[in-house]
Amino acid sequence: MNLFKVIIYFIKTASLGNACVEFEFSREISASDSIQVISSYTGSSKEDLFGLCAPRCSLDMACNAFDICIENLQCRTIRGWTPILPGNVSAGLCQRHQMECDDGYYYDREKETCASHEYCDFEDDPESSCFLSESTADEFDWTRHTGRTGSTDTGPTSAGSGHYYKYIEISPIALVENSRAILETTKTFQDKTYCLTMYYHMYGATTKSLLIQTKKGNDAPITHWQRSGDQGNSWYQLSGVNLTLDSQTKILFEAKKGSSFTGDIAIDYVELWPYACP
Ligand SMILES: [Ca+2]
Ligand SMILES: [Ca+2]
Repeated sequence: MNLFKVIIYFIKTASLGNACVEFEFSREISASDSIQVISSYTGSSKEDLFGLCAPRCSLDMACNAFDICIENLQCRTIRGWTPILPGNVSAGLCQRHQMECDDGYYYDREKETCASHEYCDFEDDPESSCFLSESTADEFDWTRHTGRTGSTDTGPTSAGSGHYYKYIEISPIALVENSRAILETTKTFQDKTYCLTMYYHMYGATTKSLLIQTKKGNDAPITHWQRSGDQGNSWYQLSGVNLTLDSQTKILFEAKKGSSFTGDIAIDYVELWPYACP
């Protein structure tokens, strides 16, 4: 793969001193992949785009990867990460080149380490990348599901990403209004700010509320983000909530049951980035 060698050569000679940075070909991605674009450049050829984006990415500490998009002859430096979903890839639109990392994750340039990026796409059960589990300090559980929910006029008709998502099914009459279903984190965090992104869907006349909270030890939870009421039949992307975490703190996702069955609340593709939101 000659172009790959060109990149390495270019970067090694791009006045980085001994901070030699290598990129490796990662994959082709679809344009609909959610990425955090830092900057975009237009070139005249694929080689030109390599020349524009590779050195930019190596100089910008926020950049972990860059995409070459042949269709519109653009490249973009991004906060990059490894492939998300097999099957979500539409070959031929963009090629992603990413900082080399042995464990399959992206390179955290500010810390000069390979950092893991955790996500819950709910495509598998259990899902090795997922950092959430059902809480027992609540009244009911979230449901993993594919396709439309069982009730009309509420809930999504398909996943926000891939095929599966999680939602609260609130038709059981035994559940009183304001019953809570909570997902909580299972991992121990470092003492720093993380960025949380996700998709949410809140459709139905009696939709109650969805909260993202943190809870330190036995302290009362702190709410960092919330939505209440009917948001229409759409998936929305929550582009980033900063959460300051430490070894004693958990993240909670709390959904509440509304007054009737038209209150399904769904989430999908929850991601946790080990740095503050851009
Ligand atoms: Ca999913
Ligand atoms: Ca529960």
